[in-house]
Amino acid sequence: MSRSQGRIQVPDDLREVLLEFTISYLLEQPGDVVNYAADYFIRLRETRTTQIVFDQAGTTASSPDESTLSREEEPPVSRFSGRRKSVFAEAYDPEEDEDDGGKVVFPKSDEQRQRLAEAVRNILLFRALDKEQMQEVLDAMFERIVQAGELVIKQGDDGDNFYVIQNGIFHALVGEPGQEPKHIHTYENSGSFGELALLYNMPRAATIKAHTDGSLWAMDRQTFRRILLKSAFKKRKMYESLIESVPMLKTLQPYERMNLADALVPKTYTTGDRIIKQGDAADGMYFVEDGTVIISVLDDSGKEVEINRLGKGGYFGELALVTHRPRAASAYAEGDVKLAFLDVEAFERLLGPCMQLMKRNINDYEEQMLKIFGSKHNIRDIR
Ligand code: 1OR
Ligand code: 1OR
Repeated sequence: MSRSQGRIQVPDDLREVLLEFTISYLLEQPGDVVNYAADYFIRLRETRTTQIVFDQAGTTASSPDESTLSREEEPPVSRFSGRRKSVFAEAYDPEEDEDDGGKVVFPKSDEQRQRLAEAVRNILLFRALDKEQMQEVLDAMFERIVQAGELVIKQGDDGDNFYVIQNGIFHALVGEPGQEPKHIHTYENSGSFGELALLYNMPRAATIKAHTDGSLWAMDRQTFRRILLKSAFKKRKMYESLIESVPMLKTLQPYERMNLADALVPKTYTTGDRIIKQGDAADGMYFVEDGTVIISVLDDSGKEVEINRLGKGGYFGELALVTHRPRAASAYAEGDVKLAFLDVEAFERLLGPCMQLMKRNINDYEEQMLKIFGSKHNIRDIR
């Protein structure tokens, strides 16, 4: 650590190593920090030694003939591997203005435009963009045709592009050095991947392999960082503490939480505003970021009766999504209320791991219902 004019300066190396360690820890959630740190740093030292030897041999993982390297000749690629200065010399600072390049435009036919618009419709990361940014993003994307068996992304590589799936089945695989990679996720004809390395300036966290022939839309690193980085960061930061405060969401893995943060949409209400109307069709659910929400139902004489109050960390509107029935109750704001809305598609895609807890909660509703109204209202869709 160097001192200049009495100020302690944090060396770049220290900051980078700690950042990468933190990200690895958050991604893997191993539990015990100290044990994980001990293993991590031992491995880092080992792979760094190999990496130096490898670099001295005059080859780098990004050399053009990389694809011709056999498995044994490949550098030890993983999040733990030493990283090459080219990319990681870049400081990690989302606030930094990355407006270093002009706009990139790849001309597209009408037919391509239409397909692209369809493919990006549900990309969560794009939700934070305004219209102009969206246009710029669409202009900058170019089509890439892939064949079954092709490795689109290799774990441990530096990040070049971000990809949106047009069609095709893709597998995400994660492996530790020397081990057979494990299949962790399947993308089927929709979705996107390759954002992590570009957002956090770290090596690719997984390998993406085309399981069938397919077609992708790619966006280069510069455009991604210039347009998407700040908005995505801001949004993930903004929803970090909300997601932390909802007990049910603790079941989500860090990567799943990030995707959830991308998907949430902020909504505000004030005293008396009706957020949900009993009997309506459901389009999504809500998390309470701030304020109080009153839940009420109509009794037999058509009068509204308050049945519940929710505060920070609470959620509502999930019942109709789980049961596929109309809204069981109405929801009103008391005072100023800040909510995060999750639409039904994202709900189905992202909250699978919380389903058990939600269902348990719904059993509670039924018990309460029984107590208050004497008979079980038909909350659940018996299908
Ligand atoms: P990338 O730039 O690191 C590989 O390149 C991509 O695989 C990555 O961005 C993600 O877009 C995608 N953990 C990390 N990355 C994942 C995961 C994942 N799944 C897909 N990718 N996990 C799987 C969660 C279902 C967590 C594994 C520990
Ligand atoms: P929804 O999609 O049906 C209204 O829209 C929401 O109110 C509902 O999802 C729940 O998230 C929320 N019974 C039914 N819905 C409730 C209840 C509830 N509390 C909150 N909601 N009960 C209160 C249990 C303490 C039982 C009523 C007697």
